[in-house]
Amino acid sequence: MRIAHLSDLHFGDPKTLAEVERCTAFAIDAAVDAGAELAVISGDSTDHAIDVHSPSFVSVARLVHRLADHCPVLMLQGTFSHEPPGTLDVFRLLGGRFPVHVADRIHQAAWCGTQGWVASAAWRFDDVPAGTQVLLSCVPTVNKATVAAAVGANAAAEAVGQQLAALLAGFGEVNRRAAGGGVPTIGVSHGTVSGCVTEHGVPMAGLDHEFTTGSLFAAQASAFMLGHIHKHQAWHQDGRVIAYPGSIGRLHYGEEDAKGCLLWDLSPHGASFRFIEAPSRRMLHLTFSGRPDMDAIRAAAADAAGAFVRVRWQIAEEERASVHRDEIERLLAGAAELRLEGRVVPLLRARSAGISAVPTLADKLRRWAELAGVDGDPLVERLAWLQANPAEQIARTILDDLERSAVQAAEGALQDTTPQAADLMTTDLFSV
Ligand SMILES: [Mn+2]
Repeated sequence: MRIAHLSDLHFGDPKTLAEVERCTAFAIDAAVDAGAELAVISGDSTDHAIDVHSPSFVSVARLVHRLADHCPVLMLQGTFSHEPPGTLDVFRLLGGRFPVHVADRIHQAAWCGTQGWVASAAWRFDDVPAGTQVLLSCVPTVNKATVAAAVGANAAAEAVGQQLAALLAGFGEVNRRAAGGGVPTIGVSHGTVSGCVTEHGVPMAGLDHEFTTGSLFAAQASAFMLGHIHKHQAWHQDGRVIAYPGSIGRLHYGEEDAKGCLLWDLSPHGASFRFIEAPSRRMLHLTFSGRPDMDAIRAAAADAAGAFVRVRWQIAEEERASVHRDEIERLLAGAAELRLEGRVVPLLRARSAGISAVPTLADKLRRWAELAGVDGDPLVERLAWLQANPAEQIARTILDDLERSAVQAAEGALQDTTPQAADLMTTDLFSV
């Protein structure tokens, strides 16, 4: 059985509407072309609460309707901040030739062909309904606040994981029976698998996530179709597969991977998928640890036409004026969007006014001594000596001097060469 799997569409932000609309439409075309027999949208269809008169709402409604004209659709409740409870209710009314089933509670749903969707009244079916073509076990976003109210805030995260593991194992019994009868099975959920990697490359370790691959595989579904994490990734075990398709569009700077949807092929005992890459927008990241390198920007400009470009740099306050923003903007004029993010590193040490204007290190030292109110001449002498001699010889001379000084101190004949300047020199010279 062929299933189309889309996730994390995030309709709602006018700035990304063109992106998510183009990519979702492309994914639906791919599902239709491939002859998908059912489609799953595993959460975050919307990005936030949206008004019915907003272009984003009309767009997502039109696209879901088009998908339902081709095959039955299951939409799962995603993160509450992206999809406030109740958001999906209206989609129940939006079916096309086929109905849309909204999964906003823990339950099982069976697609039964001409009989349509059959949902379990309790969290699972006692028996697989007659005529079931595919059985889906749905675990929408879990409200941790509800769990916290029952078991206390500290224990809530881990308790959620433990309860979900028990729940998934419970689905396993029904799924095994379905598979025995030749029915393929699917798990659908929205949450974080411990050990997965976010779209920014951050591994999600620890025990306070909803799922482990072990708890998901325990549901014994042919495929586990997940949403929430925006990076595409998958896990395999004995023919069964867990996968995130990732977000349909490229929503943020820093997301490097391809974006798209999954086309699954299911059997009662296993699954495989193809990743279909959507025409997501190109993003170009130019990052400089110091002043922007204009040659590098010139070289990147050829590639920047039509792309979303972010240029980042980090610069000391005194070099601030040396960044030519106008020139960067001119070079990257072909970009669809240009974001210039300069970070000025604050100077924590006391400033010596005018010190950057003098040419040589000796002059800088003289200027510093003048401002610090110390006699600079002995320091300039020593600087010349430091610059002229190899490090080993300098170290040997200093050690010899220290030894000699100790002897002289013992004889009460220590020569005092501006101790105040010497002190200042050791602490400040190398930060000038
Ligand atoms: Mn999301």
